[in-house]
Amino acid sequence: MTDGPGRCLVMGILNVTPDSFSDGGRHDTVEAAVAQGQAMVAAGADYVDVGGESTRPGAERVTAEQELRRVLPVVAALARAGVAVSVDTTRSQVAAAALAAGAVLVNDVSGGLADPAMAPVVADAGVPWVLMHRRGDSRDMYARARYDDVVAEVRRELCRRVDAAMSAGVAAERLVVDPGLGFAKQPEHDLALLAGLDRITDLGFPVLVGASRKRFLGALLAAPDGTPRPADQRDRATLAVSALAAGAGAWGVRVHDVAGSADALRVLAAVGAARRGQPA
Ligand code: PMM
Repeated sequence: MTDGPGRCLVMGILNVTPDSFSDGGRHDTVEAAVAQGQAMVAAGADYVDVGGESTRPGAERVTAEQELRRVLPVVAALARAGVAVSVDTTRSQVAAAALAAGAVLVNDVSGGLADPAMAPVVADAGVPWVLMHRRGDSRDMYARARYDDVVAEVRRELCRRVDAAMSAGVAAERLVVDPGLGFAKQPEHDLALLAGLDRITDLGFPVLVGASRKRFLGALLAAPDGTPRPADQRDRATLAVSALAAGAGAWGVRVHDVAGSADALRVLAAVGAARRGQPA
Protein backbone atom coordinates (compact mmCIF):
# COMPACT_ATOMS: atom_id res chain seq x y z
CA MET A 1 0.00 0.00 0.00
CA THR A 2 0.96 3.64 -0.10
CA ASP A 3 3.40 4.98 2.47
CA GLY A 4 1.60 6.21 5.54
CA PRO A 5 2.65 8.32 8.49
CA GLY A 6 4.38 5.34 10.10
CA ARG A 7 1.61 4.62 12.58
CA CYS A 8 -1.74 2.89 12.59
CA LEU A 9 -4.17 5.07 10.59
CA VAL A 10 -7.52 6.36 11.78
CA MET A 11 -10.58 6.15 9.56
CA GLY A 12 -13.43 8.30 10.89
CA ILE A 13 -16.94 6.92 10.36
CA LEU A 14 -19.43 9.19 8.68
CA ASN A 15 -22.67 7.29 8.18
CA VAL A 16 -25.17 9.31 6.18
CA THR A 17 -27.98 6.86 6.85
CA PRO A 18 -31.13 7.46 8.83
CA ASP A 19 -30.84 4.11 10.62
CA SER A 20 -27.21 3.20 11.30
CA PHE A 21 -27.06 1.71 14.77
CA SER A 22 -24.63 4.02 16.47
CA ASP A 23 -24.77 7.43 14.85
CA GLY A 24 -27.78 7.02 12.57
CA GLY A 25 -29.70 10.10 11.71
CA ARG A 26 -27.31 12.61 13.22
CA HIS A 27 -25.90 13.91 9.94
CA ASP A 28 -29.10 14.45 8.06
CA THR A 29 -28.03 17.46 6.07
CA VAL A 30 -25.09 17.64 3.69
CA GLU A 31 -23.74 20.63 5.62
CA ALA A 32 -23.88 18.79 8.94
CA ALA A 33 -22.19 15.72 7.46
CA VAL A 34 -19.43 17.78 5.86
CA ALA A 35 -18.83 19.69 9.10
CA GLN A 36 -18.63 16.39 10.98
CA GLY A 37 -16.14 15.02 8.43
CA GLN A 38 -13.96 18.09 8.74
CA ALA A 39 -14.12 17.89 12.53
CA MET A 40 -12.87 14.30 12.29
CA VAL A 41 -9.89 15.42 10.23
CA ALA A 42 -9.14 18.15 12.76
CA ALA A 43 -9.27 15.47 15.46
CA GLY A 44 -6.72 13.33 13.61
CA ALA A 45 -8.58 11.23 11.03
CA ASP A 46 -6.45 10.09 8.08
CA TYR A 47 -9.56 9.08 6.11
CA VAL A 48 -13.24 9.90 6.44
CA ASP A 49 -15.36 6.87 5.52
CA VAL A 50 -18.69 7.95 4.04
CA GLY A 51 -21.45 5.33 3.92
CA GLY A 52 -25.03 5.61 2.72
CA GLU A 53 -26.36 2.13 3.39
CA SER A 54 -26.85 0.73 6.88
CA THR A 55 -25.22 -2.62 7.63
CA ARG A 56 -27.22 -2.97 10.86
CA PRO A 57 -28.34 -6.58 11.35
CA GLY A 58 -31.77 -7.02 9.80
CA ALA A 59 -31.51 -3.84 7.70
CA GLU A 60 -33.19 -3.90 4.31
CA ARG A 61 -31.17 -2.67 1.35
CA VAL A 62 -31.64 0.83 -0.02
CA THR A 63 -31.68 1.37 -3.78
CA ALA A 64 -28.52 2.48 -5.60
CA GLU A 65 -30.25 5.78 -6.37
CA GLN A 66 -30.98 6.43 -2.68
CA GLU A 67 -27.45 5.50 -1.73
CA LEU A 68 -26.01 7.82 -4.38
CA ARG A 69 -28.28 10.68 -3.28
CA ARG A 70 -27.04 10.33 0.30
CA VAL A 71 -23.36 9.79 -0.35
CA LEU A 72 -22.33 11.79 -3.41
CA PRO A 73 -22.86 15.38 -2.22
CA VAL A 74 -20.98 14.63 0.99
CA VAL A 75 -18.11 12.86 -0.78
CA ALA A 76 -17.80 15.68 -3.32
CA ALA A 77 -17.84 18.46 -0.73
CA LEU A 78 -15.32 16.73 1.55
CA ALA A 79 -13.01 15.91 -1.36
CA ARG A 80 -13.21 19.54 -2.51
CA ALA A 81 -12.18 20.55 1.00
CA GLY A 82 -9.07 18.36 0.68
CA VAL A 83 -10.27 15.48 2.87
CA ALA A 84 -9.13 11.93 2.00
CA VAL A 85 -12.53 10.32 1.53
CA SER A 86 -13.21 6.61 1.63
CA VAL A 87 -16.55 5.35 0.35
CA ASP A 88 -18.26 2.55 2.27
CA THR A 89 -20.27 0.74 -0.39
CA THR A 90 -20.77 -2.68 -1.92
CA ARG A 91 -22.04 -1.26 -5.23
CA SER A 92 -19.72 -0.57 -8.16
CA GLN A 93 -22.03 2.15 -9.42
CA VAL A 94 -21.75 4.04 -6.12
CA ALA A 95 -18.00 3.42 -5.89
CA ALA A 96 -17.43 4.68 -9.44
CA ALA A 97 -19.47 7.84 -8.84
CA ALA A 98 -17.74 8.48 -5.50
CA LEU A 99 -14.30 8.00 -7.06
CA ALA A 100 -15.24 10.40 -9.85
CA ALA A 101 -16.29 12.87 -7.13
CA GLY A 102 -12.88 12.61 -5.46
CA ALA A 103 -12.97 9.60 -3.12
CA VAL A 104 -9.58 7.91 -2.79
CA LEU A 105 -10.42 4.50 -1.28
CA VAL A 106 -13.24 1.95 -1.55
CA ASN A 107 -14.38 0.17 1.61
CA ASP A 108 -16.42 -2.87 0.65
CA VAL A 109 -18.05 -4.82 3.50
CA SER A 110 -18.89 -7.63 1.07
CA GLY A 111 -15.23 -8.20 0.18
CA GLY A 112 -16.14 -7.88 -3.48
CA LEU A 113 -18.87 -10.53 -3.36
CA ALA A 114 -21.90 -8.26 -3.68
CA ASP A 115 -21.05 -6.83 -7.08
CA PRO A 116 -18.78 -8.51 -9.65
CA ALA A 117 -18.35 -5.14 -11.37
CA MET A 118 -16.60 -3.70 -8.29
CA ALA A 119 -13.18 -5.23 -9.06
CA PRO A 120 -12.82 -3.62 -12.51
CA VAL A 121 -13.91 -0.24 -11.13
CA VAL A 122 -11.29 -0.42 -8.38
CA ALA A 123 -8.63 -1.81 -10.74
CA ASP A 124 -9.19 1.00 -13.25
CA ALA A 125 -9.09 3.68 -10.57
CA GLY A 126 -5.96 2.20 -8.97
CA VAL A 127 -7.23 3.01 -5.47
CA PRO A 128 -6.95 0.96 -2.27
CA TRP A 129 -9.79 -1.52 -1.75
CA VAL A 130 -10.78 -2.77 1.69
CA LEU A 131 -12.03 -6.35 1.48
CA MET A 132 -14.00 -7.07 4.62
CA HIS A 133 -14.98 -10.55 5.78
CA ARG A 134 -18.61 -11.38 6.28
CA ARG A 135 -20.98 -14.22 5.53
CA GLY A 136 -24.37 -13.51 4.01
CA ASP A 137 -25.59 -9.95 4.33
CA SER A 138 -27.34 -7.79 6.92
CA ARG A 139 -30.52 -9.83 6.61
CA ASP A 140 -29.10 -13.24 7.48
CA MET A 141 -25.63 -12.86 8.93
CA TYR A 142 -26.24 -14.07 12.48
CA ALA A 143 -27.57 -17.39 11.24
CA ARG A 144 -24.19 -17.85 9.55
CA ALA A 145 -22.06 -17.03 12.61
CA ARG A 146 -20.95 -20.65 13.11
CA TYR A 147 -17.26 -21.44 13.26
CA ASP A 148 -15.01 -24.23 14.53
CA ASP A 149 -11.95 -21.99 14.46
CA VAL A 150 -13.07 -18.46 13.66
CA VAL A 151 -9.57 -17.06 13.05
CA ALA A 152 -8.59 -19.85 10.66
CA GLU A 153 -11.91 -19.67 8.80
CA VAL A 154 -11.93 -15.88 8.47
CA ARG A 155 -8.31 -15.99 7.34
CA ARG A 156 -9.11 -18.63 4.72
CA GLU A 157 -12.20 -16.79 3.48
CA LEU A 158 -10.27 -13.49 3.28
CA CYS A 159 -7.61 -15.26 1.21
CA ARG A 160 -10.32 -16.30 -1.24
CA ARG A 161 -11.49 -12.69 -1.54
CA VAL A 162 -7.91 -11.54 -2.11
CA ASP A 163 -7.35 -14.21 -4.78
CA ALA A 164 -10.58 -13.22 -6.54
CA ALA A 165 -9.63 -9.53 -6.46
CA MET A 166 -6.18 -10.24 -7.88
CA SER A 167 -7.60 -12.55 -10.57
CA ALA A 168 -9.90 -9.69 -11.55
CA GLY A 169 -6.89 -7.45 -12.12
CA VAL A 170 -6.58 -5.53 -8.83
CA ALA A 171 -2.95 -5.04 -7.78
CA ALA A 172 -1.96 -6.82 -4.56
CA GLU A 173 -0.48 -3.62 -3.16
CA ARG A 174 -3.91 -1.96 -3.36
CA LEU A 175 -5.63 -4.50 -1.11
CA VAL A 176 -6.51 -4.08 2.56
CA VAL A 177 -8.22 -6.89 4.51
CA ASP A 178 -10.61 -6.58 7.44
CA PRO A 179 -11.86 -9.40 9.70
CA GLY A 180 -15.31 -7.79 9.82
CA LEU A 181 -15.99 -7.69 13.55
CA GLY A 182 -19.69 -8.11 14.23
CA PHE A 183 -20.48 -9.30 10.70
CA ALA A 184 -21.69 -12.89 10.97
CA LYS A 185 -19.83 -13.02 14.28
CA GLN A 186 -21.03 -13.50 17.84
CA PRO A 187 -19.21 -11.58 20.60
CA GLU A 188 -16.96 -14.56 21.35
CA HIS A 189 -15.90 -14.63 17.69
CA ASP A 190 -15.01 -10.93 17.76
CA LEU A 191 -12.86 -11.45 20.85
CA ALA A 192 -11.17 -14.50 19.32
CA LEU A 193 -10.41 -12.50 16.17
CA LEU A 194 -8.84 -9.71 18.20
CA ALA A 195 -6.85 -12.26 20.18
CA GLY A 196 -5.68 -13.85 16.92
CA LEU A 197 -5.17 -10.68 14.90
CA ASP A 198 -1.52 -11.55 14.29
CA ARG A 199 -2.76 -14.52 12.22
CA ILE A 200 -4.59 -12.05 9.98
CA THR A 201 -1.77 -9.48 9.80
CA ASP A 202 0.66 -12.28 8.87
CA LEU A 203 -1.16 -12.64 5.55
CA GLY A 204 1.03 -9.71 4.56
CA PHE A 205 -1.78 -7.31 3.64
CA PRO A 206 -2.62 -4.15 5.56
CA VAL A 207 -5.38 -4.93 8.07
CA LEU A 208 -8.25 -2.62 8.98
CA VAL A 209 -10.13 -3.23 12.25
CA GLY A 210 -13.66 -1.92 12.84
CA ALA A 211 -14.64 -2.44 16.47
CA SER A 212 -16.14 0.95 17.14
CA ARG A 213 -19.20 0.85 19.43
CA LYS A 214 -19.99 -2.68 18.29
CA ARG A 215 -22.30 -5.15 19.97
CA PHE A 216 -19.51 -7.26 21.48
CA LEU A 217 -18.34 -4.23 23.46
CA GLY A 218 -21.90 -3.58 24.63
CA ALA A 219 -22.11 -7.19 25.82
CA LEU A 220 -18.69 -7.09 27.48
CA LEU A 221 -19.59 -3.93 29.41
CA ALA A 222 -23.18 -4.96 30.24
CA ALA A 223 -24.77 -3.83 33.50
CA PRO A 224 -25.13 -6.45 36.26
CA ASP A 225 -28.71 -7.11 35.09
CA GLY A 226 -27.37 -7.98 31.62
CA THR A 227 -28.42 -4.75 29.90
CA PRO A 228 -25.83 -4.07 27.20
CA ARG A 229 -23.83 -0.84 27.50
CA PRO A 230 -25.52 1.62 25.08
CA ALA A 231 -23.67 2.25 21.80
CA ASP A 232 -22.87 5.87 22.64
CA GLN A 233 -21.06 4.76 25.81
CA ARG A 234 -18.63 2.35 24.15
CA ASP A 235 -15.95 4.80 22.97
CA ARG A 236 -13.49 4.16 25.80
CA ALA A 237 -13.69 0.44 25.12
CA THR A 238 -13.23 1.16 21.42
CA LEU A 239 -10.09 3.08 22.22
CA ALA A 240 -8.69 0.05 24.03
CA VAL A 241 -9.33 -2.03 20.90
CA SER A 242 -7.61 0.59 18.72
CA ALA A 243 -4.48 0.40 20.88
CA LEU A 244 -4.61 -3.39 20.86
CA ALA A 245 -5.10 -3.55 17.09
CA ALA A 246 -2.21 -1.16 16.48
CA GLY A 247 -0.03 -3.24 18.79
CA ALA A 248 -0.87 -6.33 16.72
CA GLY A 249 0.24 -4.54 13.55
CA ALA A 250 -3.07 -3.26 12.14
CA TRP A 251 -2.79 -0.75 9.30
CA GLY A 252 -5.85 1.19 10.44
CA VAL A 253 -8.84 1.39 12.73
CA ARG A 254 -12.32 2.53 11.72
CA VAL A 255 -13.88 4.55 14.55
CA HIS A 256 -16.61 7.02 15.45
CA ASP A 257 -14.64 8.86 18.16
CA VAL A 258 -11.59 9.90 16.17
CA ALA A 259 -9.94 12.05 18.84
CA GLY A 260 -9.67 9.24 21.38
CA SER A 261 -8.16 6.69 19.02
CA ALA A 262 -5.91 9.25 17.30
CA ASP A 263 -4.41 10.27 20.66
CA ALA A 264 -3.96 6.66 21.74
CA LEU A 265 -2.28 5.71 18.47
CA ARG A 266 0.10 8.65 18.67
CA VAL A 267 1.17 7.51 22.11
CA LEU A 268 1.75 4.00 20.82
CA ALA A 269 3.73 5.28 17.84
CA ALA A 270 5.90 7.47 20.08
CA VAL A 271 6.64 4.61 22.45
CA GLY A 272 7.40 2.37 19.47
CA ALA A 273 9.83 4.98 18.13
CA ALA A 274 11.48 5.31 21.55
CA ARG A 275 11.89 1.54 21.68
CA ARG A 276 13.74 1.70 18.37
CA GLY A 277 15.81 4.63 19.61
CA GLN A 278 14.22 7.05 17.13
CA PRO A 279 12.80 10.52 17.82
CA ALA A 280 8.98 10.51 18.24
N1 PMM B 1 -18.37 -1.92 10.12
C1 PMM B 1 -19.49 -1.28 9.76
C2 PMM B 1 -19.58 -0.65 8.49
N2 PMM B 1 -18.53 -0.68 7.63
N3 PMM B 1 -16.34 -1.37 7.12
C3 PMM B 1 -15.23 -2.04 7.46
N4 PMM B 1 -14.20 -2.08 6.59
N5 PMM B 1 -15.10 -2.68 8.66
C4 PMM B 1 -16.10 -2.67 9.58
O1 PMM B 1 -15.94 -3.29 10.65
C5 PMM B 1 -17.31 -1.99 9.25
C6 PMM B 1 -17.39 -1.33 7.99
C7 PMM B 1 -20.66 -1.23 10.69
O2 PMM B 1 -20.51 -0.28 11.68
P1 PMM B 1 -21.16 1.21 11.61
O3 PMM B 1 -22.63 1.04 11.39
O4 PMM B 1 -20.81 1.83 12.89
O5 PMM B 1 -20.53 1.95 10.45
